[in-house]
Amino acid sequence: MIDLNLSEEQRALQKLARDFAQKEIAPVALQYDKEPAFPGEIIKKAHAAGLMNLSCPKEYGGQGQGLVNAALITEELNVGCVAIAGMIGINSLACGPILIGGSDEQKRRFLIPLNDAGKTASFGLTEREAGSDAGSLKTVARSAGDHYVLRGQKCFITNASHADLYSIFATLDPSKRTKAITAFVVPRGSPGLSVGKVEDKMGQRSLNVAEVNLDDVEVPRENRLGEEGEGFKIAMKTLDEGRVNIASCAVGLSRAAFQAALEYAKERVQFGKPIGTFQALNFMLADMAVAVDAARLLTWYAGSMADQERRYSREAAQAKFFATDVAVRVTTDAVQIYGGYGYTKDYAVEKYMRDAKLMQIYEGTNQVNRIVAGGVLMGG
Ligand code: COS
Repeated sequence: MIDLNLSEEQRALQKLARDFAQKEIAPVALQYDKEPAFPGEIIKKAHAAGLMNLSCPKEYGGQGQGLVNAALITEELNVGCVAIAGMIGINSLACGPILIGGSDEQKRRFLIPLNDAGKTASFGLTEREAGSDAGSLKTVARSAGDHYVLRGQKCFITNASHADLYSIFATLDPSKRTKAITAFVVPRGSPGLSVGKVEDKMGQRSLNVAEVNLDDVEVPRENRLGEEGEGFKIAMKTLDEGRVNIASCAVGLSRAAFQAALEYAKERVQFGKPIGTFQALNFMLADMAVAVDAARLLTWYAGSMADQERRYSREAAQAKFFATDVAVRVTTDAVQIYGGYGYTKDYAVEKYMRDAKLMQIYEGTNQVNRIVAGGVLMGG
């Protein structure tokens, strides 16, 4: 038997996150969209409430949750606002390389102070010429005795302006592509590390995304994660988890848009009756509901594969591309149901639609995620 009923503990976690999102996130979501800002106070409160660092083990200052429980919490936070929830959740991605590639000593050294203080980190893989083709990155790490010297530039790095430490991927030899990529932890304040242009984005306006410049940054050897050349696999494994996380963000956003559209369709009267009773819109609402439910089930399935410690690259990629495609469709339909009002900034659905688009692009475009899923199907 497959039991999809949540345990009491899971329902309590869900309620904690739902109450937090309703009280601390949703009321300020439109304001943070209009005037993008770092939601530092909200992050502090989320940390105090136990809603950060969800999948990081307790011994390293995290919540020690599996990916299914993390998905439950993440969905609720994202109903409030995807951008603010993204800043609360960034450590799951940013600290993934330390959890996957780091030694026990490194996990204690980097994660405990970061997590105990409620600070945030960044994941530095992408470069101008290495987006979908992450294996072609050009940031170089030169070995120099007891340290490495990193030189290059990262772009589209979430939380770059505020991170306390950065997981940075660099190559020891660009001609060896994925085989020479190596992962490092670079603390904020390291001489030569600076934050460049901050992106002015269509949606997810308060999700800080910026360049990171590495201008001959000396990184001690003890900050290397795993062996030389293991960095690409560390990055890919981190992204497996990240993609389940993005899928649950997309489920939260889709749910918010669906709920808004449903309520509006019940209230808005045209031709003498609520517009939701017209079959055209009624079918649209039914399709939205089933899409949200299907996205959630795929997300939980991918999370449960991870929690059973089975290889879950395909399930994570599938959940990511399905759920984020659903988010774009459901938020667009929500605007349609609101009609002209939905296209104005007076209603949240306009923001939902803009916020959704980025989800099809980050943590691997949905085309790349189809490559990942298709590759596994073909025995890769
Ligand atoms: N777990 C463990 N190992 C993995 C893995 C995973 N999820 N994915 C790939 N690998 C391994 C492969 O098995 C291969 O190992 P060997 O060298 O031992 O054979 C190695 O990594 C290289 O993999 P592959 O040949 O598939 O690499 P490609 O250069 O073809 O790239 C894609 C594969 C396109 C899937 C990868 O570049 C990618 O995910 N790109 C998108 C990056 C992304 O999501 N960026 C967003 C950053 S955060 S906003």
